[in-house]
Amino acid sequence: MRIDVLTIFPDYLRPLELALVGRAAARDLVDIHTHDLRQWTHDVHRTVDDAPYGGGPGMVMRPEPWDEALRAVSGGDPTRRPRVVVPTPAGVPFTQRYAAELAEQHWLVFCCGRYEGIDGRVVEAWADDEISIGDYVLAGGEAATLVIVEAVTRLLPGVVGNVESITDDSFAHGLLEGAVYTRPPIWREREVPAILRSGDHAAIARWRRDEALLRTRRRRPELLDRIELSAADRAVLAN
Ligand code: 6GU
Repeated sequence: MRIDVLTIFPDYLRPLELALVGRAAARDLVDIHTHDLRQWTHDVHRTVDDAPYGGGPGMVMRPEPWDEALRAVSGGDPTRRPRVVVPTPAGVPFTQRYAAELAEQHWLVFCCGRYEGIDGRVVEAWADDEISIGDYVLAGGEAATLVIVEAVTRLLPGVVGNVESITDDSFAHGLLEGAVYTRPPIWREREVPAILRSGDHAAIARWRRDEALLRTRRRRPELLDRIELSAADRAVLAN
């Protein structure tokens, strides 16, 4: 997969060189290019913003640099178009399902807005997706782009060695995962649940499912309405 990021703060995307995403890039499993939007300005001050029509606080990003940037980055081949993503708190909620859909694309372009956002005409002309990462307001799209790119990259073939670590994720089954444990078996008088050391794999799977169901009911009860519950699941939740 190829990913281009357009931003006035290219250094903000440096964490994409680290850890899981950085390793995926080093192994050519993802090809990430960050671009300074100001390359596509022409005035001495390299202006990207202007006052909002209709008044109000803050500034709006002007359409011309974005259009020039998107034309330059998207290239001349109309048969290979990228999926253009604009992170915005006014977007559609980002979910694990959304990440899986983006992971199937061959090319993503992220447009990181600052100030009060990007001129609506350029968004209408270019954006395939306007995505929010949650119900709070960030200062710009860069941190959201880091989040989306990491969630997408770890779903790409070969990035995560153990496929089970993806399929057992929180949300992969529509439930929150329960707590996990490693050695030592007793730490500060706290014991690892005995069942996990029993070697009974069916019983362990059932216990983990029960823990996930109970945690989900406590923390995100609305998620339980969206999944199929077995008779055994219902029995656990009856308590
Ligand atoms: Cl995608 N952008 C900004 N600026 N704030 C956000 C967001 C995105 N998602 C939640 N808050």
